[in-house]
Amino acid sequence: MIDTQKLESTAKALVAQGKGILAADESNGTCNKRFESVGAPTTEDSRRAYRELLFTTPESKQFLSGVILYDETIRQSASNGMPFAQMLAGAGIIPGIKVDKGTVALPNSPEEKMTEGLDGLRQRLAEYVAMGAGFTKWRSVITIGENMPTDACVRANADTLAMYALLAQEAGLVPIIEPEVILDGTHGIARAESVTQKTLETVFASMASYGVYLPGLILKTSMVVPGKGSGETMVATDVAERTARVLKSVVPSECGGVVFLSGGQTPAQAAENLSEITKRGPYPWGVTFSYARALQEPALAAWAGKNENVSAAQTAFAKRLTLAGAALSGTYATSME
Ligand code: 5MM
Repeated sequence: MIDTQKLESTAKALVAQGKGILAADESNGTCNKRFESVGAPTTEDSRRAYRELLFTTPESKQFLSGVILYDETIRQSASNGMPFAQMLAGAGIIPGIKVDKGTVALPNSPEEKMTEGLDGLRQRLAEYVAMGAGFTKWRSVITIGENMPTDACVRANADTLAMYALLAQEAGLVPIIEPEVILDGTHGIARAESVTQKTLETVFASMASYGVYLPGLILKTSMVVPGKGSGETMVATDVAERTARVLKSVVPSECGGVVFLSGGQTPAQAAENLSEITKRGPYPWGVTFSYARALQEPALAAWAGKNENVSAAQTAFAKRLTLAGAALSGTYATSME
């Protein structure tokens, strides 16, 4: 028997009005690449210090309902010795954990991806519960291109997401399922909309057939945006119109919440698009952000791995949190940048 009440109340807290989720779950490879781009050292302690500056920014308490951590990070502590998971919980922020183990080529269609990590997941989940995690995240990748996505890619990823979600719920952890339709590609926004629609239909069909408890589940989705190489301009009202239309038609009303990834949008685009999406509500589920790059990029650049820049980095992070918060009430304007 799963603890439906606990799952539902965690999901509700994660999408509480005016708050959102910080994705700080970059694997070491991704994190190091981003650190290299600003000249920061790629050591374990440097990753720890960077995460600490984000978590201790005073506005985090105001605007964050949850933080998604990486395996290394959930085992780390702040400089005062307090484990990050405990420190976040103390600030009223639910610690979460990314539990997928990344992507590999899909057999028979190697340009597409499947996500690994189901082996041993039950045991890993039990360990994360003991460390204080309240929710989990699993990312799948859907690529748009010639003859892509294939039905096999969408179905295989949807089924894997459902099996992961069941295991997380069994452990008492809210699963965030993240079928990311990738921004890269020459496709226009109309194709992005049809692929997102089909992907989410397949994903929720798998959730239903595996018996995932929807009020204790959160969807982390891409917004419907034109491919990076399409030559189309991203227009926030169009992005919001299409994103709201897809979500309202596909996501069951009982779902525990919908959160957005930023997927390579600039911080300002991610705030403006979210604000326009908010204006197209009401939605039957809570809607909020779960950004990594769109919240972190200016802070990371300001920090650049130097202790003396912590305060400037926190100021930059606080600004992104505040603007993302404004987007949640539909009051963001580009003039606030
Ligand atoms: C798509 O990436 C997720 C959201 O981040 P953005 O808002 O920047 O798009 C993010 O949570 C991602 O899953 C983690 O950073 C982990 O990434 P890797 O590639 O290191 O597993």
